[in-house]
Amino acid sequence: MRLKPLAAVAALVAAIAATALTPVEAKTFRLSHNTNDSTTWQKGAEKFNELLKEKSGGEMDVRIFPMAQLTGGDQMKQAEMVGRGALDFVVTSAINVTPLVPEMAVFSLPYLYSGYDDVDATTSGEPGKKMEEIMAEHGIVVLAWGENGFREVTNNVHPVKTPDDMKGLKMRVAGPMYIDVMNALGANPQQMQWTETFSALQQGVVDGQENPIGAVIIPQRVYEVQKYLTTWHYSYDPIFVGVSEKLWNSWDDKTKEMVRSAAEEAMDYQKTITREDTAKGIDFLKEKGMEIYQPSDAEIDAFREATKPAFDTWAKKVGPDLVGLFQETIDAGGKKAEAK
Ligand code: X2X
Repeated sequence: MRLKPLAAVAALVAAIAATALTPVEAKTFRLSHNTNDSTTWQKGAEKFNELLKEKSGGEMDVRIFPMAQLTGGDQMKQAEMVGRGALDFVVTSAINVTPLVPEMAVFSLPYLYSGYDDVDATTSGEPGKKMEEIMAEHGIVVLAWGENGFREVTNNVHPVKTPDDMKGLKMRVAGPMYIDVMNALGANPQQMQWTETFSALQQGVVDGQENPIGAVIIPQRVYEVQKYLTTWHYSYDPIFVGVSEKLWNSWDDKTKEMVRSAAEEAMDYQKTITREDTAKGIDFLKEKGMEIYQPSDAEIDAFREATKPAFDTWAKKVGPDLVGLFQETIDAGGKKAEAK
């Protein structure tokens, strides 16, 4: 069809105007995480997507791939891929990064933390910054810290009240440090992908596992295949939003600031709902038929004592300076809380 000269000019003007209004082509990035699409990890990732879209005026967003789909279910491989720029964003937890960055195990040292105040003092303080520097050396820019949570133990054999009760239990674990912790307790640990764990519990390949209540046990319905839960709070696991350094360096300061603030708001939200769901979680799990054991402080001390060899081994691997920085920050936070 031939346009009349005037119409042709008008079309040209409209085309130029449209280009001027959209200087950058809208871009969809890939975000990988390793739990299913009902967890607070997913909700945090969705919130990040919403905020990114909103703050960029629709120019940036993410497509979310749960269950480590992009790495064939390999939850440890995600961080490595982001590190070499083969994947844009990741939401994953500290323990999954330890094969690439052993220092990340510091967060999850057995009984390092006594509660959320300790956790927040480290993630929002010097220790968090230090970990961000270490991660950047591996090509991963940590944008914000969120929460997987305090990991609680479940099994199908009997209630766990003392370290002795762990003896001989076949335990699925996520990462190398937890192998050493379980060995210290006399259990039989086996490293397994999270995506394979539900059916392994269902079929009795393993007797138990350990994961946080709000972020994982409830949304992933672990209560359907596990009878006993003990709130031993033995290890804390943060999650984070990370972006490949290559991608990060391709952005100007304004874009960097925008992406970081979207991640920070999203992880604040994710942490809040995770803590809420955890607080309500015990009652919910009882209703679902789980038998819950809440150990006393003295009983917790026995678990702390029994897991100390694993703490010492991993404190060495992580480096005493780093562990010291975390412990000093926790102690200073504790003093501030006492003075209140
Ligand atoms: O695999 C696990 O146990 C999980 C989901 O908590 C982690 O990704 C560490």
